[in-house]
Amino acid sequence: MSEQDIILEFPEAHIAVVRINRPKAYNALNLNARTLIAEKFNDLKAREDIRAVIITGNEKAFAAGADLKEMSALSAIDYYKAHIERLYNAFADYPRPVIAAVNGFALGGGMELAMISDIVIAGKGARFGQPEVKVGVMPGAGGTQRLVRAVGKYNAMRLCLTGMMVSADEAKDMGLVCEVLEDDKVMTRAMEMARELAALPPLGLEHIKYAILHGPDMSLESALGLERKSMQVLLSSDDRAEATAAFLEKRGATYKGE
Ligand code: CO8
Repeated sequence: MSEQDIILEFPEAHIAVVRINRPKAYNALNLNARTLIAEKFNDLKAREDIRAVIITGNEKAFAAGADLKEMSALSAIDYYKAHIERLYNAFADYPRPVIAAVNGFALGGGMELAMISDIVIAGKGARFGQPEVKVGVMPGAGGTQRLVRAVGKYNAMRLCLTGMMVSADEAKDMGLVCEVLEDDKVMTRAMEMARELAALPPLGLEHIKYAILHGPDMSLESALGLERKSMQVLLSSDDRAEATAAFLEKRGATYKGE
């Protein structure tokens, strides 16, 4: 079990990078890596100064799914007791924007991690897939549910039923990936986007993320209520006053998240 399986970096003010670091196994996610991802996101929740997070892997793999070597030794009860959903939830509950910067393989549990993120950008050589059916199981951490919400029934069926991989361009056509770049430009673009996000009012970002994530599972009327109430809360924030003052005074704004 290595502390280095997941590395948390702070490349500049307000930005954190969570890096999956198991290069010998194409960044396959063993229990240790999943536990560390949860720990890192729990740590980040306590960091008010962090306003945007990038989750990434290396040039060959974002993550090639669950660690099949480790999982082949687990019984159903071992797996149940591991409560992987609690580990993924620690990431899914993170309130500020998360960008997945994907190069190489994002398969199975790796693609499920990318789908928990809010914005997915990918290198041309990235490959996405839910190959669980090929190892005799099915997606178990959002691969059927987040995917159908992102790309609709027919492409979710195609990916999960066949276990096929799709290119970054095809994933973009489906609506899963937002931007496709040259492989070596992915991190640069992710940092640029993180800087843009970090310069915006943090409370606004949190409320937008919450409404977009939770609204679609409510009735439209309730979701519109959630949206309206969230917007009204933001009207009383200091950052809203600063944004308006900066606009009227024709100057840049500085936000405090208050
Ligand atoms: N788990 C463990 N080790 C892996 C994994 C993985 N998911 N993926 C790659 N590796 C390891 C290989 O074992 C190999 O190690 P070694 O050198 O020690 O033999 C090394 O990475 C390189 O792999 P390859 O030689 O296969 O490299 P290729 O470039 O030929 O292929 C692929 C790369 C396409 C990524 C290929 O390795 C592959 O298909 N990997 C498995 C993908 C996969 O099916 N992932 C699991 C999805 S299922 C899931 O996430 C949740 C359900 C799990 C249930 C498990 C029940 C047993």
